[in-house]
Amino acid sequence: MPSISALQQARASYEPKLPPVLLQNGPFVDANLGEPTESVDDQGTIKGLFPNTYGLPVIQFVPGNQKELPPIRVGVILSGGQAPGGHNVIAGLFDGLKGLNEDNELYGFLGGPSGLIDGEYKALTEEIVDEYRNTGGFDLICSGRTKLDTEEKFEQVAANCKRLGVSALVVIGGDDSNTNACTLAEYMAAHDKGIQVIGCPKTIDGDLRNEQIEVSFGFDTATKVYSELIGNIMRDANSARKYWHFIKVMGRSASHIALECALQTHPTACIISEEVAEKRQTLGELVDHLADIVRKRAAAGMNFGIVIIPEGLIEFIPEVGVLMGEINELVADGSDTGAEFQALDTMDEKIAFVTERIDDENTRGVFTSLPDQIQAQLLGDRDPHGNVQVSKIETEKLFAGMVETRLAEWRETDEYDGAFSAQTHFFGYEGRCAAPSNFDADYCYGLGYTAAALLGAGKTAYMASIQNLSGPASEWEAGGIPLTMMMNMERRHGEDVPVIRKALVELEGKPFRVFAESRDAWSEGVEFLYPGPIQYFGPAEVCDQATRTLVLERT
Ligand code: FBP
Repeated sequence: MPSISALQQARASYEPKLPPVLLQNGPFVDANLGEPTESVDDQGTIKGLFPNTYGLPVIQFVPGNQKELPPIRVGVILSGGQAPGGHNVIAGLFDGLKGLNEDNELYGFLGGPSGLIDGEYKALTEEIVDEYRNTGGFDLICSGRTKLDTEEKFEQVAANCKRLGVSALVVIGGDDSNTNACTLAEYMAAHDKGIQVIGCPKTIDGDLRNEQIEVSFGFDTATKVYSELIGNIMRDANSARKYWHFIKVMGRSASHIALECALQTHPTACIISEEVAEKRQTLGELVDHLADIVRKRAAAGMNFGIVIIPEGLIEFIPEVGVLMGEINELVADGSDTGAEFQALDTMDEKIAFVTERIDDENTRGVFTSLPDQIQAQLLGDRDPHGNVQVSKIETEKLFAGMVETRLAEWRETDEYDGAFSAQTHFFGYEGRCAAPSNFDADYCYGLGYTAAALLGAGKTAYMASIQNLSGPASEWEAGGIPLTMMMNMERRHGEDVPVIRKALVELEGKPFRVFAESRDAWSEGVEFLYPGPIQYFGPAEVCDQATRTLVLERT
């Protein structure tokens, strides 16, 4: 009996499609160099902070000649939240390295950056890598959220690399992890450690993107999984015609996932956090807006609908954002009040403690107006950056409850006469480790292979890049983007720090505009679209489809 599913077994032999330059030449490519680059903002400061890696040119691969290269040992880490396709980045990297020299070796550092700091690794052999080709998850070497952000940690990494004979590192991560990769690359260069550092763009959130990086991997598969589930719920809603479904979808900060799911499924309503912030919409206004849609549909005999809510919304509602900032300060480790807060035994005591200490009356009013459960979630565990873990705040329940209350008020004044019954859902973890779609399987394998080619070309401080992704893989172009090119200065926890700029939904961008033009019609009728499950075998127009966001942005 095989210990893997029938699909996994069939999928293991899928051969990811590579960009033509890599397909034809293997990892032996020449680097066509562009002009020296500048960082996206704060050029003087970034140049000063990254004197050894600033200004590198963009690289586009062109066919090169096979060369004899000495064998190298490379380390790889998976950093941050899981995203479909991570194993294929490792498989592509492994194959690319073996293409450069059969004796090259790949070590997977375990549990994310902490594995690199502690020197815990697994030597990856052909047999091990083969087991994980085209599979979801990060379980081959696991991931973690430890930050690589201090000289001590960099020194430990350098010492471990020296001890293990590792001369190059590949960091597979999101904006924060690649920011760390950039700083690590600079450190290694500044201290002549002889260690190359290459990044790969990962995150389902889709917010590690810019002019050069068209999308991070994982976004495609995750949004397809969520859209399938949303479509299934829509069909149920349209069959039973008695429920309103409030569905929160992941995305720590940006609303790319919510927007993409909306474009794929045509919900009755979808909130986009960036629009809420731009229009400075209050919680009350958002509730009124949703309740009004419910009321109008009820008047038309439709007591059902689908509302998509982005995970990060809560922080973008101006008055709640201010409240969360204040709470972060009050409960922060190391702050005067933090220790006192943490010593309290019960949640009631914690809520009372915070309520008493919020100075501003309006902000205190916002806190006290929230249901107890949401207050408690706002005071829950912080992430390593000291922020609320928004995936744990049940915004979908908050909105379902507040809309219900508003409708009850309108019923009292004869302004509403429908039936309202809400179901709530949160789609996040369901999509992060799904078997990668063809797009992600191909893109990830190509990114790993590109990282190997960049290492073979002796490069450091680059992010592996594949462009032209809205077209078929036969038109994809591979190369490298200097990490410093994506940096700017941002204020984080009271300090100005260099970071890779996070891409939020652009309200002027085509994906949002298409959504905004369609949403009224979606809210009034039944325009649901049912995307169905990801297809791994079959016609290219079904199996190889890129996301609506990518197609709208790039065509
Ligand atoms: P990354 O940015 O590290 O890829 O993680 C994204 C994400 O899936 C967010 O959408 C979500 O808010 C968060 O991770 C959840 O974190 P955790 O995995 O720690 O629960």
